[in-house]
Amino acid sequence: MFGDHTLTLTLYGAEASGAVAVEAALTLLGLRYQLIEGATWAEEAARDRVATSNPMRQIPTLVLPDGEVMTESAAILIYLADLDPAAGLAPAPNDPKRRQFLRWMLYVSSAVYALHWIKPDVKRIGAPEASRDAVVEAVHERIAFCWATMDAQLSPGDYLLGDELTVLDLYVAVVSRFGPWRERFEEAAPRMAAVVHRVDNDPRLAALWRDRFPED
Ligand SMILES: N[C@@H](CCC(=O)N[C@@H](CS)C(=O)NCC(=O)O)C(=O)O
Repeated sequence: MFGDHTLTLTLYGAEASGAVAVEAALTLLGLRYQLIEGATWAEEAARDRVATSNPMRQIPTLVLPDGEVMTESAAILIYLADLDPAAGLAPAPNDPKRRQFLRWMLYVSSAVYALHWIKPDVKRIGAPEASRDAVVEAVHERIAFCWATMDAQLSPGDYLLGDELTVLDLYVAVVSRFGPWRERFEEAAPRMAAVVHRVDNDPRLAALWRDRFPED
């Protein structure tokens, strides 16, 4: 895929972050990568470090072997899945399942994951610090609603889109660990929760989940 250059795949990431979904995809694809660790939502130094590659100062940020930078978790996951069609981590462009795959990948990114940017500092949306708890609660309420809405429109098999594990399953397995956390996710999205547990227990990923979500 990247010839002899896989070692020069560099991922800016952090434990318990969305970058772990990218790590999961790289793991399933057997691609090695260099990890630059830093909790961007909590540490200015981590934001400064990633800023040279991603002026949005966010992770995941993936630097490809030729130096090109990719950001945006959904785009990175789709790109990686498409690199190796034989791995089956995404429906092919001409597979009818591709439509719902793209739909839900973008939904998780824009309707759910993007809301987390508000939480580290509610002044980011002009809210006073004193309203922090109420803002975070409203964000969590919205996220629970979005999970429930997605759950109601999917008919999962073993995995969210049927019987094949795709990067959508990895993405949901990771983003559902963020606030309002798994217990609320399971209430809001019981059918997706069953799939997520299957992904949690995938033996190919067990070590990664344990290392990268050590507090769960
Ligand atoms: N749209 C971005 C969002 C990425 C994102 O929010 N990443 C978080 C970590 S999980 C981050 O780096 N936050 C930094 C901050 O809050 O300043 C994506 O999908 O990749």
